[in-house]
This record gives sequence, structure tokens and C-alpha cells, in this order.
Amino acid sequence: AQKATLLIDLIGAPTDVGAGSRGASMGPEALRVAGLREALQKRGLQVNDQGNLAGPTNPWLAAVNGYRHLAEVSAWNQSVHTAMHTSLSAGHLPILLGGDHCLGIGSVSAAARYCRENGKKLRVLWLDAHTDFNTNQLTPSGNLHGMPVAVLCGHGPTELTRIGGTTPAIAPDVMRLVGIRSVDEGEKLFVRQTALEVFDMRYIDEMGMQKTMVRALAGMDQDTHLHVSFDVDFLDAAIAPGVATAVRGGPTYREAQLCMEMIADTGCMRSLDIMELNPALDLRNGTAELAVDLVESLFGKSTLARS
Ligand code: B3U
Ligand code: MN
Ligand code: MN
Repeated sequence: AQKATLLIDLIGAPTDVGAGSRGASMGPEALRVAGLREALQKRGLQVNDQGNLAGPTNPWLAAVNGYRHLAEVSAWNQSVHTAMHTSLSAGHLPILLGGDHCLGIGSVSAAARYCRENGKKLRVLWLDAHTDFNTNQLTPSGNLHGMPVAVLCGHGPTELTRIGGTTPAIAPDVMRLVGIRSVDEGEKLFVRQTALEVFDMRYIDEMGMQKTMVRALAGMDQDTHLHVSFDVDFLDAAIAPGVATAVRGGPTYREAQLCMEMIADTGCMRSLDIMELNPALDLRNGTAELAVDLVESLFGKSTLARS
């Protein structure tokens, strides 16, 4: 009954200012072409496509002080933060259509602020091949899409760490990172020092996706706001070619489906990011279609349940 009244806002953020390859800026439109709105409507959800946010173009410059395009990344994240927070405050469930994953800063900080203002507990599920925990000292690339988790935990330039209103935007213990299989050398030590809860691919291999998700979702209750930040490169490179930083050895189609279904079963998801989809690298929009398929599961589609 609660689901029938749930209003979903689609918020496009067409930029790749945080990435090392161009193309994620086309992600929002590819998700629309793949039928995201229609798929959610078929599930009985009301969907309001707000169109795309505006922001600076990608200047495609070298890193300065270990950051590429810091001013542009900051501007885009400010817009994303405001749009996500406005949607949440209206009682809606926002879905951010990325865009590269640097925008997780604006999005997660908005969920965190909404939780602070409304007495909710925040849990963030970061589905990704990468930990995105670099700093300007550690980064091999200067690309800010490799840094959003660190920024959210308070490590980064004040232009970005301040976006949520309080610094740090989140405590590291609200984060659960799942699917990890690519962590840079310096980043590894920093992840361990921070005691981030990481469910890497070895963990998933040994325990299976089912036990992994039981652990990652443990401790939530009715007062928990679950934010899911889905970096499409979470998926195995063989099934999801439409991303700039594909890494082999990721979750299969079946494992990814189970992951999404178990998130849906909690009934706690209140905001979602779909990030890093890069149509310039995709094959006939297949990765976008796969993402839409998985999002249907996130919203409760299952084999035998009534739709
Ligand atoms: N860790 C690398 C690569 C990377 C992180 N996130 C993505 N790529 N998408 C870096 O550049 O920080
Ligand atoms: Mn990422
Ligand atoms: Mn990634």
C-alpha cells in the first residue's frame, strides 16, 4: 500500500567532469531510451521525470593540485545536492541518473542531510568495482570519480567536503561497499585505516551473494533510510561493457539480481543513484537495458510475486 503512493523523481545529471573518459554525460538519456520510467510505472509506481540538471561543460584539462576539474565537479555536486534534497523533503524517492560517480558526493550528502533533519538513520550501500576512496595525495589520475567516498567521510577539498552543510557528511560506519575488486595502492592502506566495511569479490566468492547481502543490510530497521549508490561498473565487465572503467571478475547477472532483490526485500530504500553508464562504450544500449532490468528488481520485481 505504501508502495502505491510512492512518488519517484528522476533527476538527470549529464556530466563526466569527474571521469577519465568522456561519455557518462550521455547516461541519463540512455537510461530513458532503455525505458526506465516505463519499467517503474509498470511496477505501479508514479514517476516524475524532472529532466536534466544544468552545469558547466567538461573543460578536459589536466589535474591541478591532484584534482581534475574541481570547480566544475563542485558546481555539479551543488546542483545534485539541492535537487536530491528537495525531492527527499517533498517525501519523494529520488533517482539520480548519472553522470560519473563524483556526483555521489552531492547525492549521499543530500540523503545524510535529510536524515539529520528528520531523525532517520542513514545506511549507504556503495555497489562498485572500486572503493572510490582516493585523495589528491593518493590518486593515480586526479579524477574525482575515484574520490567521492573519501570526500563524504571528510577527506578532500573544502569545496566538496562542505556540500552537505556539515563536515564530514557521513560517518564511515554508515557505508557498506560491495563488489570491490580494484583498489589503488595508496588507497588500500587508507581504506584499512578508516575501517570501511568492504565486501570485496573474494568475500562474495567465499560467502556467496546471499550471505554477503545479509551482512551488508544487517542492523537496519523502520527508521533507516537506505541510499543505494549503484556504479554500473559493479557488474562484471562481460555483461556490462558500457562503462569507462570496466573490471573483470564482478558479480554475474544472477548475483546482481539477487543483490537487488534482497535490497528490495528490506523495504528501506529511499534514494538511488545509477552512475557511470557510458553509452559511448556500450553495445546497442545493452548496458542501459541491463541497468533498467536490475532497477526493476530493486523496486520489487521478482519471478513469482504479483507485479
Ligand atoms: N581508482 C582509480 C580508478 C577509478 C575509480 N573509480 C573509477 N575509476 N570509476 C582512480 O582513478 O581513482
Ligand atoms: Mn564508483
Ligand atoms: Mn567504479
